[in-house]
Amino acid sequence: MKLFSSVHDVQNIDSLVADALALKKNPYSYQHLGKNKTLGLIFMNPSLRTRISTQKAALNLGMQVIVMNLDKEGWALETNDGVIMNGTTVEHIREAAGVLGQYCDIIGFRAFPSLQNREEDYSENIFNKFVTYCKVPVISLESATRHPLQSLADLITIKEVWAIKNPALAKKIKPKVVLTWAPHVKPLPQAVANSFAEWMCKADVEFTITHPLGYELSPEFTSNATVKHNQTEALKNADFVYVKNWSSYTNYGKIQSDGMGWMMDNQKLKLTNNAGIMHCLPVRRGLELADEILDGQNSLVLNQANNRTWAAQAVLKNMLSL
Ligand code: SN0
Repeated sequence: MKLFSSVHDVQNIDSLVADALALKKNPYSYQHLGKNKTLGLIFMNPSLRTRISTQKAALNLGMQVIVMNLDKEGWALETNDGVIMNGTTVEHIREAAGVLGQYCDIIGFRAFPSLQNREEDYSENIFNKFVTYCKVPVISLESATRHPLQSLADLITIKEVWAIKNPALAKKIKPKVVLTWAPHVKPLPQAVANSFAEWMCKADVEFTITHPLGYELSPEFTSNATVKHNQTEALKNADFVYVKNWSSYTNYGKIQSDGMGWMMDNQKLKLTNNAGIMHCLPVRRGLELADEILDGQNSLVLNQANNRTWAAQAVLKNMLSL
């Protein structure tokens, strides 16, 4: 793999998950692979889990890691071509990416969408330019439309928990996975939801998405998923419930409704098959998810965060083995 930007870059998701689980059992078994190799982690937006888990993954593989919050510590970046840079931007992404590529063997890059211009965000203009001009293998640390390291960690978590719950039948019965929209006060990217949907559509699960009208995701990501607007209906017999807010794709970047009644709580948990409750974090307590869920037995949010390390390590190992 020279690029990890979506599920389409992965040849076999099952073997990538198996790789991650093997690394979880034996984290230091490939330390020789990273010797004298440098990973650069470049952020245009905040990060906690992605930054630390990817750094940990690289250290486990014997790599050196350099991190930069380019939006705060770097020169103001110009990403449009052919502009006369007589305004506030100082350095063009062509030079910035070209320079960083010379210092690193692999680069992780994060750039959220503007949520102003759908066509531009969905063209992945900034991420793709970075990939083109840095000339080294790139891992997406969340781009405008996807968060593949998160989705891989989510799939690892589902497979791991499902195998523990159903030791004899895990391979024969598909878990029912539901992605449910949750309320929020800020317009958030569709990236986590898009990416989760895209991975679930390829995984061995039964997949349903539920959201209020007006929050339809781009069909590019939701191909064979069942979509229901009735959350109660959708949650019935769910084995895993993934809770996430996203802003509207159709009325691009806008909040359509206050989402009253959509927060996941213990009352709704009763509809499910004692489901594991998932969220990528950071989570707004009492708005997206009830405290009773986050502090209860069914929460898998820390398991997911833990698996971010093994997801990143499986991807890095694959890239280092080129
Ligand atoms: C990001 C998102 O894409 O939804 C990152 C998730 C991994 N989340 C946020 O920006 C949350 C911001 C907030 O104010 O709650």
